[in-house]
Amino acid sequence: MKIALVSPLGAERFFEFGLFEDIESRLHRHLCFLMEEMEWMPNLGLLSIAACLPGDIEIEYIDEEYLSPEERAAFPDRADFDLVAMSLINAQASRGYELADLFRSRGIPVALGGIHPTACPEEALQHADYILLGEGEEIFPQFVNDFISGLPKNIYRSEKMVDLTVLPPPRFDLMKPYIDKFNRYPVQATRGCPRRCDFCFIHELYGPIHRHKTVEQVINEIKIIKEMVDDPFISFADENMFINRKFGKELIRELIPLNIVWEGYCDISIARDPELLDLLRKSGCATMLIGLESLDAESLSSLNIWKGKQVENYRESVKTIQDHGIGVTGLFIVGFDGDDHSVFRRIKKFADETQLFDIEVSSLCPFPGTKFWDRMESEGRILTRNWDRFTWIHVNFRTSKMTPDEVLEGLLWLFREMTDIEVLKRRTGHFHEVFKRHFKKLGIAPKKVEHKAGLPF
Ligand code: B12
Ligand code: SF4
Repeated sequence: MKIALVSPLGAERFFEFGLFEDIESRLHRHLCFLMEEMEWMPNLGLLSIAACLPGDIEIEYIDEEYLSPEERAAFPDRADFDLVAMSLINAQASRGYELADLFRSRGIPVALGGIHPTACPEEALQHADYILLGEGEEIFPQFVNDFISGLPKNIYRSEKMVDLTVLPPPRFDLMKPYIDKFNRYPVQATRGCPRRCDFCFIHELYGPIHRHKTVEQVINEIKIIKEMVDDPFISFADENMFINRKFGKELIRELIPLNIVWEGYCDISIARDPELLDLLRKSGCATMLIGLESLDAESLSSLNIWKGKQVENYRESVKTIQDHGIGVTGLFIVGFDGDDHSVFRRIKKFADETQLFDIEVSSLCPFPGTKFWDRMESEGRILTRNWDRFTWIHVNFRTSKMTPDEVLEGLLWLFREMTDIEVLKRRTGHFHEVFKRHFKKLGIAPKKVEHKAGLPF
């Protein structure tokens, strides 16, 4: 029995908008850094579900994003799999369906799982023999068992939250064929977020209750990665890492002796916990990615009441966190009903004045399955169901005070501003500091990333 676990090419990266061509000449010196900053990593969902299958099942992990154009063209013709199982977020759905149709036309059964099929099961079932909804660790082995015994169902749904403390480590060994192509290695310590933001599907998938693995499990996972990669940059995939402060502190205390550099996602409340901030610095945290979302309290409250109350302290909070040596990557969203043309300059001003380590600005996206999608749908404001457009930069619903093109122009302007040479120097400087502190090296040695088909340099 051989299963192909496939992560299809997503409709992302900025090539469509020529952003890299545009900044290349200005930023030649810093381009390596910029490439290093882009995140190349394996699909942790697939590595995690693979670990739950019995050892006698042969598994091949195929990550389409890292295949050469020739390999990409050839692999749908392969006939050496008994089953193809794919993981799809919205932005991977179109390509995923195309691949599923190709495999099925040649008689190879296809199972689809992940965020997109979970949010759009009827649609996914039109392209698959089986769909697996929700967390995969329990339903995937059940399904494979049924498949082998010849009695598989069409739909499997994860009915209860998976107990993370009993999970085996993800099958990191499966990433070996691609290992040199990644610059980050994902680890997940916790799942679930109680904040319930309107636009977020993650709390629909994992639920509002924060669950966690044991500290030993997480440390073991990092050690496995360290055996495979020198000085790995660990990227925690947790949606909101420090909801449970006690566990969070226990975990990062144990990261200190590992001498790693890492990043993770959390909310702004960490600014009020100096002990946590000290531990973060000591443990090698380079940056925390924090959902600031908007500078406008009303927009924030429309998403989530808790977030609405935080905005008045944003400046002070960013300063406190960065004074502890942790770069804040502020995650912003534009396109709220209250946003007009001034929103882009206000974000830029905030980033400059707070010396924000980095920002990532996305267009507000109505991800299917979220409350925000339902609201936009009921108001007749959804503009497209072309899943290729469900990325950070496309505008998929009728915005209120700006046209979708104006939102796009503003986003592109901000991206260019934030890749200004002085801004990049500041960011590079911070990374050098972190790396020096933890590895006593004189700065980072970015891997040259040459594997990306279609890169303009
Ligand atoms: C790491 C990450 C990335 C990485 C790597 C992605 C990768 N190759 O896996 C990078 C930085 C490249 C990335 C890029 C993007 N990302 Co991203 N990313 C994440 C992040 C932070 C963690 C994902 C993760 O590893 N989770 C941990 C694993 C264990 O969970 P999981 O994948 O959900 O898998 C579980 C279940 O879903 C299920 N499952 C998954 N697949 C399958 C398959 C089968 C067969 C079965 C049975 C079960 C199953 O079982 C797993 C275990 O329970 C999430 C947010 C989050 N906290 O989850 C956003 C997230 C997935 N990304 C998101 C987005 C929007 C993007 C981009 C489109 C952004 C952009 N640039 O425009 C791109 C698109 C990338 C692409 N491939 O097309 C959204 C997706 C929203 C949606 N509804 O689709 C998320 C949820 C963040 C958000 N804003 O809400 N991303
Ligand atoms: S705080 Fe982040 S992970 Fe939690 S619900 Fe809001 S957007 Fe989702």
